[in-house]
Amino acid sequence: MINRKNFLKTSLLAIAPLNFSGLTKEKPRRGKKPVVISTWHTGIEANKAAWEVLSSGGYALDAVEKGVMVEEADPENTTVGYGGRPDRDGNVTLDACVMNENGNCGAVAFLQDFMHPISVARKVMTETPHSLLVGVGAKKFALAQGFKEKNLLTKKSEKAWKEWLNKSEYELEINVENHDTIGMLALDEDGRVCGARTTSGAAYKMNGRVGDSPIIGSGLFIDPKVGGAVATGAGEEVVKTAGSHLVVEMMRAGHSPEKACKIAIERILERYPGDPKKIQVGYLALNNEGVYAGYSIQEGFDVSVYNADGNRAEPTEYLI
Ligand code: SD4
Repeated sequence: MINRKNFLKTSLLAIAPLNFSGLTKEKPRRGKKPVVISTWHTGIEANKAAWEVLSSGGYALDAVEKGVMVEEADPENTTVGYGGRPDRDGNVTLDACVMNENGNCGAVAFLQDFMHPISVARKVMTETPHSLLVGVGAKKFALAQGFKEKNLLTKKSEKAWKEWLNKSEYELEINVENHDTIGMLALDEDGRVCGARTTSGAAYKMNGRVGDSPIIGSGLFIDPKVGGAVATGAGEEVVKTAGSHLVVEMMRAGHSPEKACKIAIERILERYPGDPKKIQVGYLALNNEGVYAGYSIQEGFDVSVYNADGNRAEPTEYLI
């Protein structure tokens, strides 16, 4: 991972030959296997649960599911599952998806009243002919699969929502509110990269709003031959650029995980009409070799990493 200190040095030293398509072919690096990465330093606890699976030779999909479940159940995390900030009508609505090493996927959107939307998403992948179930249909499916209903609006969240109602101003606060949601990627001993993404979405969004998180190619994408990417931040901007798919395609074209994330961040700003200082989007990428990186619009985004070197949060590069 390139940190801020050695970034300039590394880029000056890099001699980048062009491949036949005119894209910069970067020198391949080797990472460590197994490894799990997740969005923000808040992913540290989730990484521990994922690492238990990975370190005993388990499956990357089990690892990411177990990992993000930690955040879904944490009432202190206000952007995921239980304790998540509601929409402006007071409903906690959930978006989640999984994608496995074969590119198979399952997702739920606008789901309400379940502690672990990620597990419902996995069931959509394994138990249905579909890739995405939403709202009432997703709820019916979850109940039929034996998931138990639970009110996710905590007293604390309800109080914060009622206070918000006094002004009712919808504004994303950079790196704070809306920004400890979780996307996770893991590479297991057998070389399988899988991913999971789960959130209660943007706080005080309109009722019915779905973000990037359950949209395959936006909040998460895996290419069996390449690796995967996840997104966090302003979901609408990620959707407009099919962000995670773009990151993975850039890795397929020969770019390092960091350069691929940077290209996807630049793509957002190329077309963003407002003040870029007012939005934050971060991408994480992990390739099949275990090389990982993150990149964001502005300072403050970081990646939680767990591999043989331990569990820690690392800063990522940013554009402005
Ligand atoms: C959304 N991208 O619903 C999510 C929120 C998020 O960090 O990831 N915030 O737009």
